[in-house]
Amino acid sequence: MRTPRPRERSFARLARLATAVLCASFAFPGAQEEGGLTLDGIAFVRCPGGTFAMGSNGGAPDESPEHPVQIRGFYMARHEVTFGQYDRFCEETGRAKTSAGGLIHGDWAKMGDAEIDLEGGWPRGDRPAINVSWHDAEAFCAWLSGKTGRTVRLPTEAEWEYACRGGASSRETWAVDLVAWHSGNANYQTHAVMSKAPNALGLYDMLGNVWEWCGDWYDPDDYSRSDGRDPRGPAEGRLRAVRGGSWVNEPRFCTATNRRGCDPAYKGGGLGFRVVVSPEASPGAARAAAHGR
Ligand SMILES: [Ca+2]
Repeated sequence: MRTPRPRERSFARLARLATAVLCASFAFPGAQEEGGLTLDGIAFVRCPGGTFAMGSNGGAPDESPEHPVQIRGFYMARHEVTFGQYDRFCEETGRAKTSAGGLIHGDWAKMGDAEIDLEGGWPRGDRPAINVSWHDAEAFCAWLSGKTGRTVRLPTEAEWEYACRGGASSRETWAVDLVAWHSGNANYQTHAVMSKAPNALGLYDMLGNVWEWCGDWYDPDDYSRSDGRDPRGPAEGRLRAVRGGSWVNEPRFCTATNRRGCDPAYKGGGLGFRVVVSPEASPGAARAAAHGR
């Protein structure tokens, strides 16, 4: 892992302080409540249940209508699954490790003047795992569930957005810049998790760094059919939902409400995942319920 330069460390400290002040005005149910969970070395933040306005009437068509949604409490991983965590999963299961190279399409190598080692790959360690399909992410969840006896799964879109809004509900570019690595500040690569400021829940990199797989099928029209009670997406579909934008994207795509669908077999340099745990669920039950299986 590359050691952060002094100026980067100073900026990270300044960003955390600034966000702590800024986020004080963003009310979130139970944001100050304590409690967390650590499973096999992976730290989870408690996200208390509550109601929020999901979506946006001023964004892309698939973000509307904005509608009230009630969420049960859950635990969300403090940061994106890192290569360190993912590689351990691969080693323990005999699974082939995924490339750390960020090349998505050939054209990405031509972006800017940055020196990017696209062929050899970026550092692993505490960089977010990339080049992982939805199926890979599900396998990781199954592995961690089996090891810990808890139901570890991908978040629903509603859980992801609810957690993201814990501290980063503003769409202002200045706010995104404090919490997210995006195309304007990431120098065309991923960065170590937790090197930007956290949101009010203590979650890092919800916006930017890498897109994050959700458990739901993606349907651009499903908000109009939501009953607002812990929605879990369509029963079937072709694409899986991804959230949050990445180092590849402009800040306008790194928002709490932006949605995208992605082939579950796709693997790319801008797409990773994080996991959640349902505290009230028995192993296997919530996983099946959350994803309609
Ligand atoms: Ca992210």
